[in-house]
Amino acid sequence: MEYPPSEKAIRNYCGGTYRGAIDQLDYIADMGFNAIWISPIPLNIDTETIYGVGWHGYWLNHLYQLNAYFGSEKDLVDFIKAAHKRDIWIMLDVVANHVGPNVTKNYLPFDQYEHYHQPLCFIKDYNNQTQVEYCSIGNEELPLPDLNTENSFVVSTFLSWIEQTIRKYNFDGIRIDTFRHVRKSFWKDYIRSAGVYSLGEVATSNTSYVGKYQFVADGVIHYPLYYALKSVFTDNDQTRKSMTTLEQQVQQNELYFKDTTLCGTFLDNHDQDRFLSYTQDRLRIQNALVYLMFSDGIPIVYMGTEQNFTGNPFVKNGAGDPWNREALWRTGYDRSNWIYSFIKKLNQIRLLLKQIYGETFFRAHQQTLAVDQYTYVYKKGPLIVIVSNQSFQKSKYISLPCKIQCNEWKDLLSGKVYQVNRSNLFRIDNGSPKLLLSVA
Ligand SMILES: [Ca+2]
Repeated sequence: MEYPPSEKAIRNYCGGTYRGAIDQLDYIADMGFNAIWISPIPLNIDTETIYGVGWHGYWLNHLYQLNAYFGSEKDLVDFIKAAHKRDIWIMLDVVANHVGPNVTKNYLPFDQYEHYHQPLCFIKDYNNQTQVEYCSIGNEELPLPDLNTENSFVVSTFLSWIEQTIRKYNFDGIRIDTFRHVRKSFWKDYIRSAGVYSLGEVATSNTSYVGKYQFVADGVIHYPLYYALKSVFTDNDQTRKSMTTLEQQVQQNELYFKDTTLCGTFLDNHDQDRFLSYTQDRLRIQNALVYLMFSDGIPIVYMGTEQNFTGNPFVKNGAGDPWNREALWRTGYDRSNWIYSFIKKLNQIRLLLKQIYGETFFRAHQQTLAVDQYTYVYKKGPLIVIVSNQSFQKSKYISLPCKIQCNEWKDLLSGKVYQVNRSNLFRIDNGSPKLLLSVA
């Protein structure tokens, strides 16, 4: 495919398959990741619309048929087996709120009038939960009909489908699309039928609203943190917010989430602008990635970030959908890219911490030690994390917490060992991120 691709090309299939993914598993494994989130697997609407076809998987046409563009049933089984062989888990993206756009009436098995919320309406007011759950997403030009998730046929169909699909293919987790658009009691039954880790998508910045959904799924996709990260690490001097924004978000997490460490954290995804369109500053990228990988939550890196994807600079809003969904292979899966190498290093440090402290490291909640406009210092279990969004002139001193003798600290990122004085004062004199462990 040409680069940059045309809008029509990027809203259509361009060749990604389960077989192709098997061939590139080492690219992911070598970067240190041990789980992959894949697109929805059912057959999608294939009629050309103003937004292309259902190549992304969110436009259901037939629940019981696989999307043949991605490969055969055997290809999918082989892909999951090949991933499991490398101890990589697979999280399946699932949709139960809606079907594909109304260019057909031939949705299966949902082919009856009563299988949809009637009459057709659109969500005008996101504060009105009835509208959010009963009206259609999409727009008047191209509605995505809203399934009647109160109808007993729709409910029982989805419950048995998810149970059988998880069991048949051996999926390890589910990412649930449009989670806020269906009643919570439906999802409780759905998640119980799935029987695996569940991660719900609630795409809003309101922590108290998003937090409530963690009493339904194991985790939610941490949109409030996403908005905070974007505002803190942008290169735009006019709009960039203070690092205290991150610290305030942590306080909100503790108030409203059941357990933030089980949520999915991210810098960007297929629905949002490429994070690297907001910053091309190496120091900021490093700090943002360190925060992602060493704060509370399960970090999710969207494919292409490791290759410094920024979207399409030649079109308006070129960092968002569909320009954030371009194919990875034009990069040649380059493993010498500095971001790829940096993420790999961060994953190696996560693995080291797991080997020393086990799961308790990841489950420990971060505790603030100090924060100012440019720098945030916190403790996560035994690790001291120092992140900044700006380099600064004047040195800062932070008192490192210490139970016994600990006058030497090793920065796991640089390998450097620092001596601190008797009062454990550590000097921070630039904006480089640090991951400090006491040298026993
Ligand atoms: Ca709905």
